[in-house]
Amino acid sequence: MTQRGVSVINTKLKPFYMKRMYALSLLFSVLGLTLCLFETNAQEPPLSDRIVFEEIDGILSVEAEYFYKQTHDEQRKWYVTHKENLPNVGRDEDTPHIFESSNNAYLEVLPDTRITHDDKLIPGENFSNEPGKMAILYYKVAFKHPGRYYVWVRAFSAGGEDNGIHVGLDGTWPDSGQRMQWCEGKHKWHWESKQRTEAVHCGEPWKIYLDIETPGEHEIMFSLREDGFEFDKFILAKGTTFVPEGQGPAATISNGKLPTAFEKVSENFKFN
Ligand SMILES: [Ca+2]
Ligand SMILES: [Ca+2]
Ligand SMILES: [Ca+2]
Repeated sequence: MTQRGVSVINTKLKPFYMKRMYALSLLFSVLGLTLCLFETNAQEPPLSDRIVFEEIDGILSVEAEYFYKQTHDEQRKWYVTHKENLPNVGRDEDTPHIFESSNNAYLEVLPDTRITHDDKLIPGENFSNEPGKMAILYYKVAFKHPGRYYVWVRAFSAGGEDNGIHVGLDGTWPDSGQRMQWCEGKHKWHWESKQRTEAVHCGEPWKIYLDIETPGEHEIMFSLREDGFEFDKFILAKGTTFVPEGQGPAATISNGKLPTAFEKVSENFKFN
């Protein structure tokens, strides 16, 4: 009897609660979607891990902004800059550099609290001489031709404390991927493939490479060395004959579909 009574009350109350539950869930969905869109606009990877970049004739070309995952981003994080998005996440004193970036977009690891030698160097915060510790980007790639691939990165360096990065392969950080360094080509997008050494702080050529042992899918990673690093694109090139020029070859994929390119900007473009 009691059970039947409860049951009757519940049945009568059901539409009342259901309407409110429905309204609440709708509200949370809209709020969630808004936050999600905001977040996506700010920093989320644009690609799913189903998109795999492909090596063709010994060249693998990838836009930095097309990473599929980012980890270890508590202290510093990679943010994309393009015509519709200027990150605003703390100190970053130089101007944006969309003009002449490949695909009209690039990444920067922010905030940038060590801009000159006078700013305090804080390992684990604005610097990591060890690879794989901070702000790691991940890219799915596929090779047809195993072998030694030299890593080229197109970067924009405005000072002496924004010009280093590490590169790794399949969860490992080999010696030959540590301390990529830029000294030449300041204040413009510039390809380089040099390793900072004790002997040569500006870096030695042909020391940054990854050995691809097997054909098929692999994962390339990049991690922070210096905050404020601006990262446009990377190329893995088999052998030492290839030297990239301009914006480098277009990215090629083995499966999936790349998003539409970001909108081009003029040299005088400024965010409002
Ligand atoms: Ca900057
Ligand atoms: Ca810096
Ligand atoms: Ca780019």
